[in-house]
Amino acid sequence: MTEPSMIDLRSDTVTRPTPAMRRAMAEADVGDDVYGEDPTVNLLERRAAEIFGKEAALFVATGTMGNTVAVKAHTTHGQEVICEARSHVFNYELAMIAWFSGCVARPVEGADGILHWEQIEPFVRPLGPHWAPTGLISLENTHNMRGGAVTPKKVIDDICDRAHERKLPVHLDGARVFNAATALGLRVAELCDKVDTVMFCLSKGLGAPAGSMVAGPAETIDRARLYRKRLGGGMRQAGVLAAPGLIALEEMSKRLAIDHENARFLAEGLSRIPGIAIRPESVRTNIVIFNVSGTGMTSYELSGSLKSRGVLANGVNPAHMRMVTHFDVDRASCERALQVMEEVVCRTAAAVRA
Ligand code: TLP
Repeated sequence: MTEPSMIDLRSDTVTRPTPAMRRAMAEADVGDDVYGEDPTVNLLERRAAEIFGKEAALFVATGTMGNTVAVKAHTTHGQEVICEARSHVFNYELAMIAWFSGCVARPVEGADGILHWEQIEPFVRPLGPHWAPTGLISLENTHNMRGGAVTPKKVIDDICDRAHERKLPVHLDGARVFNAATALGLRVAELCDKVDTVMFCLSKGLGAPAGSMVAGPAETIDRARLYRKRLGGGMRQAGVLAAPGLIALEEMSKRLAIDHENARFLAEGLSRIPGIAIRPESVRTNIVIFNVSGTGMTSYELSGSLKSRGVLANGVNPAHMRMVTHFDVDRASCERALQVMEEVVCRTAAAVRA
């Protein structure tokens, strides 16, 4: 377990369940969810569908499982899935597009992680003598590895309209879609109105100990439920996990603006430290990705030095580091993290000069 005194900025996945969540877990009404008999899971699935304005929703163990069953439900073997070049579904899910769905990922670079139809269109292909046909477009909002970048509603709507004209479905990896909606001042139902399916995580900024959801048309969700079972995701008395999930969904989604303010505060502080490069105005949600190459250290070396002083943050590659805010790091923790970063960077600079 992490020392309680550590300031953990590695991810919003590190949040621990609140006292209210722990109480709800202890008191949850449960049944066998594989028989559809867990009342708490059923309630969570109903509420998620309502909140997202979709016909149905499915509780899954993780975001990876949610994306995997959604991709599978939309595609057939031998198709291509268009996704952004740095998307999670392409880079961090152990090639599940290929492994489980038998499809090839077609990565497309979007400026700052935001894909527009103009970038997607040239890669949409019919079946041909050489080509695999496009089966799905998968978007990511917010975009994790692009510093929590937010794709505006009209960009998503445009992609969906054009895709649907071509009978192509659109899936949204909305692991942090509540952060996106908060930044845009929209309800998630408005933001996700046109996407066919959306996956979102209860266990990131919303603070639940585990679990994600996939929402979409009833028929697609029915099939996704079978794929979840194939993956070993039939969780029986999962009400103990759905109960904190309900609190995450109904309550924790309202407080994300605080995390966004703290992330911007961190970005502003980092931009003043010599050797660190970041544009604070680009930080709109809870993820801060910054370049540390000017410090004379790799992100991994920096990570080690920060850890020995009580701050946890990970490198995403040798030059870039990521900090993620969440409800377990308040403003004072962010101030302390900046102080430690400045000490570490200045000490290294002094050592190099000596
Ligand atoms: N992201 C994790 C790591 O895997 C990188 C993190 O710490 O940010 N989609 C997106 C956009 C994600 O950021 C993640 C997790 C997932 C899907 C997968 O969720 P899990 O970890 O629940 O499988």
